Amino acid sequence: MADLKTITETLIAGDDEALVRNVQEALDGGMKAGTILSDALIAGMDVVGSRMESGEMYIPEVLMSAMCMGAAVEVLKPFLSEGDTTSAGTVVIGTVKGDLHDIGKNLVVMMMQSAGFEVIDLGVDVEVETFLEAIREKKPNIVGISALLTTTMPMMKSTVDQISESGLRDGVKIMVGGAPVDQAFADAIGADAYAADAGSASKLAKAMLA
Ligand code: B1M
Repeated sequence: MADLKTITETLIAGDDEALVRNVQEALDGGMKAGTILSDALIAGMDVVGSRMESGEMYIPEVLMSAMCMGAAVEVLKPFLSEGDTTSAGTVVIGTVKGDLHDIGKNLVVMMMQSAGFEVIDLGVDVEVETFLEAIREKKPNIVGISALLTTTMPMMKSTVDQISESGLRDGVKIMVGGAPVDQAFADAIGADAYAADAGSASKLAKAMLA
């Protein structure tokens, strides 16, 4: 059976076929999906990030690992369900304009879907107007905004500000997240909630609507 270290190494190597095989083997061998996700896959993406920063890995290689992560998450998906399938509410979510990172946001989507939310995923590089249209049309309970770059964090503030200026703020709770975001930033831009990871995002979403 593939162990956590092997899974991490296969992710970093960008070998999607081997990774999917290893993840499946680990699941078949009784390893918990959440453990594989946090201790092998997310841990592996952290290594990829450090190597990217130090110049040891180039963007195409990072992309290969990112695509591998997506393939592995697809294998894990059915096993990550919280088991509660009652409709918990509606969430509109997207990565802010100028930001193309979606792996973390997709995990949040997955965890929220697993927790029983209907999730409308607007994708990446989302214009403020697209958020506003989705709020008007879909009337979500929660708007989720993700950003992975310090340079796109100000766009989170613009998005929150324009939701307020459009008169839509009272009807929704706003949750923000992403690696450079923290509670202090969330408070400063007037968001209702900050979640550090996908698991806490879905728990917090449920708690906010309880
Ligand atoms: Co980029 N990148 N990247 N990148 N990238 C980072 C973020 C970086 C930290 C790497 C580094 O230098 N160490 C750095 C940002 C530095 C900074 O801003 N201070 C960086 C940079 C600089 C860049 C470019 C500018 C590089 C360049 O072109 N020179 C460029 C920008 C492109 C753009 O967006 N306009 C760029 C491009 C890319 C790729 C396209 C190659 C690829 C993205 C592929 C994709 O997403 N489809 C990529 C990747 C993969 C990364 C790293 C390596 C991994 C990100 C990731 O997926 N992590 C990243 C380094 C790192 O984070 N270790 C890096 C795994 C993921 C599960 O975690 O996204 O944090 P995360 O999500 C978590 C939580 O944050 C939270 O829950 C998730 C799950 O637990 N969360 C939320 C996220 N959103 C949430 C929303 C919520 C709640 C919680 O509520 C709504």
